Amino acid sequence: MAKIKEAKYIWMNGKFIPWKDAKVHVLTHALHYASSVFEGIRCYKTEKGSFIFRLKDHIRRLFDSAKIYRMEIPYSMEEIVKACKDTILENELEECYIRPIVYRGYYSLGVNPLECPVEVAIAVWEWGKYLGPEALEKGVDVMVSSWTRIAPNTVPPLAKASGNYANGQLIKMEAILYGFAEGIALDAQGFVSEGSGENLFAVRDGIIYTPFLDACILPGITRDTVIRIAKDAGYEVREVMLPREFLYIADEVFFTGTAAEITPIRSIDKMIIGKGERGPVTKDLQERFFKYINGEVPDKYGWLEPLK
Ligand code: PPE
Repeated sequence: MAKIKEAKYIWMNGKFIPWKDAKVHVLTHALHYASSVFEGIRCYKTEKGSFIFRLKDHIRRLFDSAKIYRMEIPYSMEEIVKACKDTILENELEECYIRPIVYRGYYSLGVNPLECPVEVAIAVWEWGKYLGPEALEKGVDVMVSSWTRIAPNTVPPLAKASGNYANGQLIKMEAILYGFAEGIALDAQGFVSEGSGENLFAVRDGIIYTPFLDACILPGITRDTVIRIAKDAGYEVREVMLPREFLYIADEVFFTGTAAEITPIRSIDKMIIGKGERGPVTKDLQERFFKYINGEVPDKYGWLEPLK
């Protein structure tokens, strides 16, 4: 991945700070104990202006994640929604990735986070295609990870917490160093869970399958989007416990995520999936997804949050 494309300002605890000055102390609690929760959101430029995709749903998940970790965010959801928009406007961007993070700051050091202040920062920057420039069209080669996804009674998967990504990084590094674009983790029972930063779908005989929340997945907003778009288009969608080998015999497999959008998977563990290229259902869903995002179909779910 390329170096982050710096913007001008970062919103930190209610103020705009020049990008290079947006710093924390080295004894910040979150740095030592992963006491932080965050979001990843995309703002898209369309012919009708810039829209932030499902901003309110992302901010709701941010507050859910914080609640799970007993972090009281010193702002309302409405204030954070507005701060996200203000940060984009202040940086004069029309299309970008938005990264709000809520973290335990500098005060005491030790596992107990309760006395450390809860701080909030929002950064925005231009971010291209997550799994490579050709991924959306050509698909990616992935492996099933030797690392297991976090288990339900360890760190809670419904929270999008930084700590979850210790596991995610092991999955991702293994995959990259073995020459794959991404890794798929199985859950503690051995069923398919998700990628290091994406949810997963499989298609067989026109029916769409995806792991249910009990496979310790992050409840992805793109996952929910794809499920609704697919159902609206008349597809049958089944949320199931997905055996690993089902992926090998699927006609199509694809990832979903804010960063990854809808990325086809053409091989898993060096086994060709379907025809080894983006399949027709994946292509159809991608088209419907981007039509929705670009405002080419009515915004029936109110997912397009205008920037201005
Ligand atoms: N699972 C995981 C583990 C995950 O991190 C993401 C998002 C998803 C599923 C998809 O969720 P959603 O974006 O709501 O559809 N991963 C974010 C961060 C990626 C990163 O490298 O950082 C993202 O896509 O923004």
